Amino acid sequence: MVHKKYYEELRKQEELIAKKNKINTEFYNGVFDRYEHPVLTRDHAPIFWRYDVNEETNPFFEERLGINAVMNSGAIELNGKYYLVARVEGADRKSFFAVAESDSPTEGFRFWDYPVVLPDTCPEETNVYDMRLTKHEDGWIYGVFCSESKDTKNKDLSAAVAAAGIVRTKDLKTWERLPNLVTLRSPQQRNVVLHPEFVDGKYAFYTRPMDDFIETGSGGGIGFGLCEDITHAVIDEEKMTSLRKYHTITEAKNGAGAVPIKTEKGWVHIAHGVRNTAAGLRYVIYAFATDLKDPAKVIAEPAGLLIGPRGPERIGDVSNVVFTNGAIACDNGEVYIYYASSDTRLHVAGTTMERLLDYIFNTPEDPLRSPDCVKQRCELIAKNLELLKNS
Ligand code: M1P
Repeated sequence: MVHKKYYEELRKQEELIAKKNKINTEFYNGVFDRYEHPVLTRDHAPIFWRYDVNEETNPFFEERLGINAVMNSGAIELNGKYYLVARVEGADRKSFFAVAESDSPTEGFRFWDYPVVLPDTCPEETNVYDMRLTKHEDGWIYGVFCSESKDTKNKDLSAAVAAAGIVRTKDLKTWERLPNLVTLRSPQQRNVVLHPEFVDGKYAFYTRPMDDFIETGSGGGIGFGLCEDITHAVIDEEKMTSLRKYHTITEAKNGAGAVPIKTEKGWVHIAHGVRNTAAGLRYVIYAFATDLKDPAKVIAEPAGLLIGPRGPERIGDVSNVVFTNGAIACDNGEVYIYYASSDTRLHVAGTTMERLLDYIFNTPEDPLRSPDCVKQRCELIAKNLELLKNS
């Protein structure tokens, strides 16, 4: 017999999923809107993923397989529906992927009954997370994610190796696993994103060369490399795109986020930058554009952050973090950026491509030094005061 608590918990969950999600009017910057509620949280995970609902085998209705967090999600629109391939982290710290679907980009996301069952082709793989979904011009939907294994050559118990796992699908239900990406010149990779079009007739990846699991070391920023065969993806040379820079939001590291969006002015990238603080690493989201013909060449990069952790977003399992690996650009010009806060829950920011392009191409670049920043600001103030005086 089904435990009566199941129905109580189900009622609460249905209320959560049905909750309307309005724009948070307290926040304004003209560039994007924040929404009042997260679109996915651990409370969205189906009750039957977490509890044995049978009263006989679970008389106290205790959670058996807890969910700790639902966060960094790949995003895609297919046939008018919105899909998030979420990183779901169990109470046991292992992450897995699960598809949540909605008719709306900002509310009503509901997980499918079963999580994604990836073909188990890497015996050494311990953890998987942060899938980017690319609708490629070859007709497949690719998922590129972090495949993490223990570093058996290092005595430190927490030493790990990060690589880019690759899967492909046509329907988000059946997934074909391809061999992990091999980058001949970089020992580790995370935040790898597949470009949606062929470049010079080849598959193109944004990479994030790293010397180590946490530290990027000599890795200078977001890389870019080509490979002939996606079924045995090997990249030799990685050229640099958006660079890490001293005393900026990308000083410690950066990484590609959502799959680049094609516009008439260039490829729009929504990425993350990391800096170190006395309170630990601080992750923010930033944007830049690359050349339509040469998607590795940065043509505009506004100074600073696009989205930073604000209010309750600042608190969570890994505090002071916002991170994105999925955005949806709709045919009507609306853009939805799915971002997780503090590695705990997933939010949505809404804007339009027109607003985003205005932000990317008309926001000044980082002058890199305080005196130049003051000069930049004084010019704006003087222009404004002149106009205000005469109005
Ligand atoms: O904890 C913050 C983020 O840390 C990693 O990002 P990066 O590789 O840039 O350090 C990722 O593991 C990401 O999942 C996580 O949100």
